Amino acid sequence: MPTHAIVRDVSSSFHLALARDRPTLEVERARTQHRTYREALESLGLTIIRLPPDDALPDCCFVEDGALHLDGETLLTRPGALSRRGEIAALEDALRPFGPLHRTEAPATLDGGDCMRVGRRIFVGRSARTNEAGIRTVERVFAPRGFEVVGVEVGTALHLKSVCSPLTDDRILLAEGTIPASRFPGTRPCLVPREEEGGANCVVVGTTALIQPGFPSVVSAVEEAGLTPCIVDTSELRKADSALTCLSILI
Ligand code: CIR
Repeated sequence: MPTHAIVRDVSSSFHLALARDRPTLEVERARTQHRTYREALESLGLTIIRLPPDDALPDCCFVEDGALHLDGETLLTRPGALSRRGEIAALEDALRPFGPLHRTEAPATLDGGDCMRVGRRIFVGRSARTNEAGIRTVERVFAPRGFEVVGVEVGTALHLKSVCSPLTDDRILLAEGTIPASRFPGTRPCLVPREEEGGANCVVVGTTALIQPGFPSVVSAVEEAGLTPCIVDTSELRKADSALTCLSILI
């Protein structure tokens, strides 16, 4: 069970965040929802490491993409989006006390949202943001530490975890009709209907799963996995293509 969560406040330039549908993004609404998310993690007993926002980095609240932290080792990423590369420095400082740091070097690109740990496997999405060299970087760092790294074709989703997320050491939540369940060997996928794709990403802390409101099949899947759902609305952040996991790095 994690003990800490790194989060980073929503910047005042959030309305300029990358968003595929080019929606209008409301900074204050995003900030309120981000605070609720942070408080939910805190209420689950996590110590929050709260980083200040940087107005030059509209996407800086989406900390998951900047680092992959597993079992006391951190791989700093090299985000696929150029505008996000400046996010890494603050994460590097925040993660330094928590163990060795590794780097992702050019030409590799890697976003944390493409990395899904399930037990001793790490599934890494081949996406618009993460390339083959990025997947190999995860393998180089984590295979010697006992992880099997499995590349997964993401298709049209932004990130691997836009359509799936881990529930337990072997169960995953997965939106039907996105990535075939067969691409996740060694896991037991809990499928939710395609129309609930937006809810297929949850954050599990102990026996609680933070989930988005409005996804009844996700509630059932989480309960079947023995977890207690806790609803957290991050709809404004989701308009900028964010999943729930994206807003924290659990340590
Ligand atoms: C982006 O397009 O990079 C951000 N607007 C959203 C990142 C979401 N990342 C995630 O869910 N892991």
